[in-house]
Amino acid sequence: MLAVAVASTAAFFALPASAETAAFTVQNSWNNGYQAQVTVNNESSSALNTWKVELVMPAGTTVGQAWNATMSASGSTYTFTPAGWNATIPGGSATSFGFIANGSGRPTSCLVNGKACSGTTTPPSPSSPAPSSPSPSASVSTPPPPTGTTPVAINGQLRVCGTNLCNQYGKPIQLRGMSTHGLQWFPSCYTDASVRALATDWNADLFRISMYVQEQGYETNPSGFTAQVNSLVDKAEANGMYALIDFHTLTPGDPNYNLDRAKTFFGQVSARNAAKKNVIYEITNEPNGVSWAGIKSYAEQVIPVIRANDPDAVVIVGTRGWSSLGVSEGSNSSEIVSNPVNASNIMYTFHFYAASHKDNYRAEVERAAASLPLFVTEFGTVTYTGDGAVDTASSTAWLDLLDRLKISYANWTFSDAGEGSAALRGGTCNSGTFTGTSVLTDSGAFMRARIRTADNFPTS
Ligand code: IDC
Repeated sequence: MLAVAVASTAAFFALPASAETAAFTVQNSWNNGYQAQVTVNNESSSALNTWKVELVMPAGTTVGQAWNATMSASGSTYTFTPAGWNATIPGGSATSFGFIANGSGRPTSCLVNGKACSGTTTPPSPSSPAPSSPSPSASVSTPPPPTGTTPVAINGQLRVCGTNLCNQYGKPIQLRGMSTHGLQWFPSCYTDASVRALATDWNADLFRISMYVQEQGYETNPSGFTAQVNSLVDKAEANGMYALIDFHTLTPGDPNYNLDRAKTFFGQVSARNAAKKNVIYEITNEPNGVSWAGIKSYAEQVIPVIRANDPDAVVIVGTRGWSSLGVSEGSNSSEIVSNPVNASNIMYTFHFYAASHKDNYRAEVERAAASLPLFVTEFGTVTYTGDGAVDTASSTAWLDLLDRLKISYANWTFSDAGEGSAALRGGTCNSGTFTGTSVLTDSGAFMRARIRTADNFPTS
């Protein structure tokens, strides 16, 4: 067996000499635990049809959860096989999976397809024969066809693939939907009837739950707001929509001000909702007046809290300058590309208000989308104040761009607030009727028409 002494953050079972090698890295660590990533490399020029990685952990350390792989344990040996979509590795390519370790010990041995992860020719142990040739029965097992027609029934558990959001079939999709206003101000807007109307009358895929932290929000009643968020996650699930849990930081703009609250909140909602397929976590709304390094540090402390409970969920990280990819503070997406958050299965936030943010912002989104997975978790058809008239030309240009790039979006707001960005006319929420066009403002009519059009959710 190959004994491997692993240093603090990056240790490689390196030196490729055979077709497949595997590299182990620690992505995050905390008191008595860490998050690891293993990359399986196909060093040959022909496709590898399947892979198997076996890690032996030292006494005192166990593997809790894995993602992007199927895990089985036998004593201290943990065996990882493909998750279903990632069995085949094209020549010269790689795939990776992650896991959470409980305990601080690093693997003492690593085999890939029965051979040393370093690519040397250590003979396979009897219990782990190397496949002599790729076995067709072990190749991609496609999830069964969808049994329902809702967005969640069709797409299942989402994951980030390349720069896209992908469904359970590994196909890029776009989710289109609406954001709540502040839950503290508009509770009567978020009821069984309103969430059902969003799903069935608007045909929305996505429901963003905006839980302000300040401004009479979470900080004033953590358990009450946590319960309200969970109840809205359930309403979205009951209607087959994805729920985006938005930790709506705004003022102060440095998310680190709320770091302890974020850890508490996300620890609770991720534990409670771990088994659900419809939950996406947005860990900070609009950082402002804070460096990218500060945001990245926050993300790298909050993400492991979520991963420890709900390891396969997509997490979305806010960006500098009110989630403008830095543009509104004189920067741009390059600061993220050159210094990304050290975590997998994450996306980055972009926000715009169509009457305020135009061609230069659109150009930056198009540029950034080539290298970063982006999610428009909030945008308005009006000015950045949240008020004013719908800018139809700019809103159309934006949504056409997002459709073309398959960037998911949520519009601010599904509420009857007295401001131009609200989709519902004053008094709608108390009336209890949310369907049809008579309840809509100009912005609501524009957005409902865009969101109602047929989705494109490929299943093969
Ligand atoms: C606005 C609301 C407004 C509220 C204000 C302060 O529309 O009613 O008084 O927040 O809480 C954002 C923020 C979002 C803002 C929105 C419009 O994420 O909270 O909502 N906006 O100003 N970023 C850019 C614009």
